[in-house]
Amino acid sequence: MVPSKVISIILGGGQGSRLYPLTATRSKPAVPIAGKYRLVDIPISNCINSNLKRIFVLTQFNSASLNKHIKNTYHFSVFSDAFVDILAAEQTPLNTTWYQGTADAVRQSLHHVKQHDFEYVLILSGDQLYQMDFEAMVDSHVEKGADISIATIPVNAKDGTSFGILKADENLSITAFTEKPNAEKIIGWESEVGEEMAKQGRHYLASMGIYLFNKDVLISMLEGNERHDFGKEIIPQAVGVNKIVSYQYEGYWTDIGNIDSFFEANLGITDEVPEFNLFSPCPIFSRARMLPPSKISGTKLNNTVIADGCIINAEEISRAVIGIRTRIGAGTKISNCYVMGSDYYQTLEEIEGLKQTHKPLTGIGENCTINNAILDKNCFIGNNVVINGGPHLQDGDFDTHTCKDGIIVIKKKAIIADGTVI
Ligand code: ADQ
Ligand code: ADP
Repeated sequence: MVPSKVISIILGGGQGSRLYPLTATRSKPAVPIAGKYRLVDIPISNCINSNLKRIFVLTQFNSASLNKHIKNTYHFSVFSDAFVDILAAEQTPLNTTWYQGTADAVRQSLHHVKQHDFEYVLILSGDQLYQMDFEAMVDSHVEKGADISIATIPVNAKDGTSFGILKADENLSITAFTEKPNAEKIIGWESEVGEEMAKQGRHYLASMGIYLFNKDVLISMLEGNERHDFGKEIIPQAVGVNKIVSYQYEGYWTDIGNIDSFFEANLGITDEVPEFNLFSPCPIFSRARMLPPSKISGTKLNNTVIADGCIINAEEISRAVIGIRTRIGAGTKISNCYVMGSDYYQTLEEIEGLKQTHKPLTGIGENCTINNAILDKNCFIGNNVVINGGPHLQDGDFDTHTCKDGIIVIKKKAIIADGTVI
């Protein structure tokens, strides 16, 4: 019955600046992914599939969409103690600041958490794509008598510079930790990772930013001090003092903290055999929207994932994720795109009125060519529009869109007039 003694805390994001403009008006956990989910559905689903059903989501700002999504999605029986609660950074008489970092976010939330009965706290990142059984991690933690367990994944030296890197002994006890070492500093930080991982050149054990703490250990490390960050302060200072154990994971896991990795993580689900398997027996939960099935006419489709409620008359769509309620006009070609979709349908009268005044409808108009782009929700793309992302473009932030690493992001509710070329 160990899962019933665990409280999960999902770190829902700082300012989310690396995901701008997707986080311009919503908090990071509310960013839509894979056509019909929100980022926060991933860690929440992993918890629920692991029988951990008492979950807090910590976020810097509490967007209406996050509240609505959580409220409309996660319903539990009144007879169970399960919950998913959002804790947004709040000003109290003792606290006048926003969360100063990951540990500070947990510290400021402790007074809510402590009202529950628990022995362990599982701390999760809100911006990672993976499917993991946390129950097995909890079992390993208890069996090894650990104070703290850190989920780890073997990585190569190049990737290693983006993560906390640790060294574990033959009992999997962590003996050293360094946060994001540079290419020079990582030399000598190889660990025993097993034959298969070593064969792939993945000699370094990276922290996945997933921590399991014994209640008393966590409280004593956070209360009454100024340490703001797990990766930079709490974990390095616990090495050699507390019993910290590595829980090695070797499945698919990716950090989706910036536009480039967010884009690739989404398009990855269109692969022949995607590394992140939406068709797994462990479901990703999301809001049940009761949308009609999608209607598609005259479109050549390749490696495309289409969510519910779309009306598609495009000529060709390849390697694309098309989100809920997307409308795409005839003659349009789309490749390498994540189209998030719409929150609502326009009525036939509205559509007629817009057509008469030559204003774009929601979704994508006729005879457009769109490549290497993310279209945020509720966009109005006119007819004959060309949006062509790629390495030829310089980074920049414009009225209707941004460009980052060759990926064009059309901002939420942007209106792109007929014939525009980006
Ligand atoms: P990073 O991901 O760089 O490294 P961080 O920026 O602290 O660490 O973010 C961790 C998680 O906390 C993210 O989900 C982020 O959105 C969220 N977060 C950040 N600041 C927050 C705040 N003020 N309030 C609420 N949530 C916040 C960490 C570890 C590394 C490890 C990587 C694995 O420090 O050691 O290797 O995660 O991805
Ligand atoms: P986001 O998904 O971008 O974070 P929200 O979920 O906060 O945004 O906002 C979307 C909500 O706004 C939807 O539930 C939708 O009902 C509503 N909405 C937005 N624009 C309109 C509109 N023009 N007509 C009707 N509903 C709208």
